[in-house]
Amino acid sequence: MTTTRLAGHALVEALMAQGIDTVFGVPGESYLAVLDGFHEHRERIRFVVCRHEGGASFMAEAQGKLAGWPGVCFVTRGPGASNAAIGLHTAFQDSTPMVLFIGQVASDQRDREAFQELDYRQVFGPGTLGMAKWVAEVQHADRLPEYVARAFHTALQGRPGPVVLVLPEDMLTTPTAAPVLPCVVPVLAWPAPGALRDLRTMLMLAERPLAIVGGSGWTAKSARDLQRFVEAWQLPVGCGFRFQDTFDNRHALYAGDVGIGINPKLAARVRDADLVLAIGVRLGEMTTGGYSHLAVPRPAQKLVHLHAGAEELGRVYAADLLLQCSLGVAGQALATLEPPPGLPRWADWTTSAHADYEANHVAPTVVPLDMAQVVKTVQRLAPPDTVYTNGAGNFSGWLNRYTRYFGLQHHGRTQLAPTSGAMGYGVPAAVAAALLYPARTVVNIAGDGDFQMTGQELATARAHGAGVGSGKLISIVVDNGTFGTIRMHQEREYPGRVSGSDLNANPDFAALARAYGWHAARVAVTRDFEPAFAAALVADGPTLIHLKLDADVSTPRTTLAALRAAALKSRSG
Ligand SMILES: Cc1ncc(C[n+]2csc(CCOP(=O)(O)OP(=O)(O)O)c2C)c(N)n1
Repeated sequence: MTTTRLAGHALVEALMAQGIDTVFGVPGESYLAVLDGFHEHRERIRFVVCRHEGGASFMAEAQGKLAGWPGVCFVTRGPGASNAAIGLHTAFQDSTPMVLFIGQVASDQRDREAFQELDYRQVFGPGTLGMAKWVAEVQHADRLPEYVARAFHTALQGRPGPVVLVLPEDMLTTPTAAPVLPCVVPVLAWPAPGALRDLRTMLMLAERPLAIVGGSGWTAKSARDLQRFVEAWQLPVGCGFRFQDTFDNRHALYAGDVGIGINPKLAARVRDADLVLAIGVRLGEMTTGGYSHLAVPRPAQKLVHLHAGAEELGRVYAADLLLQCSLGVAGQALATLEPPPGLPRWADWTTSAHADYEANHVAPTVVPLDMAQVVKTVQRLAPPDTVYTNGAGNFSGWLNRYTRYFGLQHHGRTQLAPTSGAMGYGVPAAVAAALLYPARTVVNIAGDGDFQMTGQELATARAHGAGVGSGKLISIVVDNGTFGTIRMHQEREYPGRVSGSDLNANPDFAALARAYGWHAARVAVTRDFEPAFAAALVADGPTLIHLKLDADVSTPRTTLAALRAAALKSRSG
């Protein structure tokens, strides 16, 4: 027998039944009964109060990415929900399981455009090109447990993603005796045996196969099994855009990341392959080089696409073989394919793919501040299970190129980065990771533009004790005084005509961090970075390192001056 309590309390109990012990949010008067439920159960579940709903929704998204289990966010009506949209969109594009709860006006006031009212089904979808897999407004307190269980199933099954549950205020204050439902067990899809046999036949006929792996829903076991599969077949492996931690970057089969700033040799290899196995990744714009490495709709290469979501299969490409399979069992399914005896005929192709990756890891020296050395120093000094986070901007190019992510079978996910390209993701993601794994070190690399979108979450970190235990929390801000990515595009398309891309009144980031109670250091030359980072690794609290970088240093491959000169030359020629 469940005793009668407010539906707001029942909701908190339902979340605890789903294994949730941390939620992120910004309060609102629309869901006071839920906040009271968090107070009631404060020994078992914590409400991490954030400074902005964008930060809160990014934190919940990061929680979903790290745990492979829905991250949970609470926000208030119209203004709160609007601010939270960025985390929802990121969860959708990144296929991250997440549940966003939004307070709503009381049911007897609906459709009057009451204070802060929004119609969330209209705003957030659902739709396959949208913001959420499912949006529902709970009208009956007794059905709350049913909605919560469905939200968790929906977020986790098929292609994982975000779900929105809308909570009218009066519904939350209604008493209910409805018992909560047990923790969901998501259903895993397996490929048909015939499809696996066809895949084996295609591999047996291939001359230059290449696997591109990534996507959401891998488990440690499945990633280990994936490694067994590619080892048995000696397949070169690329990781999809911002899924670089799916396969061990130190492995002799690793060929590099197939995303923005791809090694040109790897791009050529994707084009030269005669069989591409896309395992778990969406065949989106970033992983296909703007739909160019693989021609649309019928690629020159034979294409096999394995994905958890039926709607992703055949979405863009007319592939030769489609397999619907949850990534939690994909490794196991693939590892059943019996390899041919002896080394396959593509052994040289595989060896040279890894050699290309290694050559791309060698960095030219840059003065006075060498970002490649910064990133390499971070990885040399930081513990092996360190979680790396970033938002969007050219600064992330150095992190992507020079960090060797370990396969997620070792320490779970270690790359928290938005495939949606959302600026502002890195700081909140780092705070969330530090709160969820207090014994692990978390390193965020942010651009100056990127940092200033969510930098106020430094306060959230302090308020909730992030980075004060054995695990350190370190944010490295790459301050080049410009929205450098946009400046890069401008120099290519409209050389010398800088417009709307300056960031010329930046704060002193180190002073700002100190004001938030963080340690801070400022670095302008390469040799000062290592001592600053080493100090951060033993500091008794979080540290921000402010890097001053010349704006001309555009990417790991080029400078603004070179881009401008090339663009002007091509115009005059
Ligand atoms: C929320 C959001 N707004 C705008 C953009 C477009 N955008 C992509 S990168 C970028 C500039 C990033 O600047 P910064 O963080 O300083 O990094 P940099 O490129 O200079 O290394 C902008 C404005 C975006 N991706 N996300």
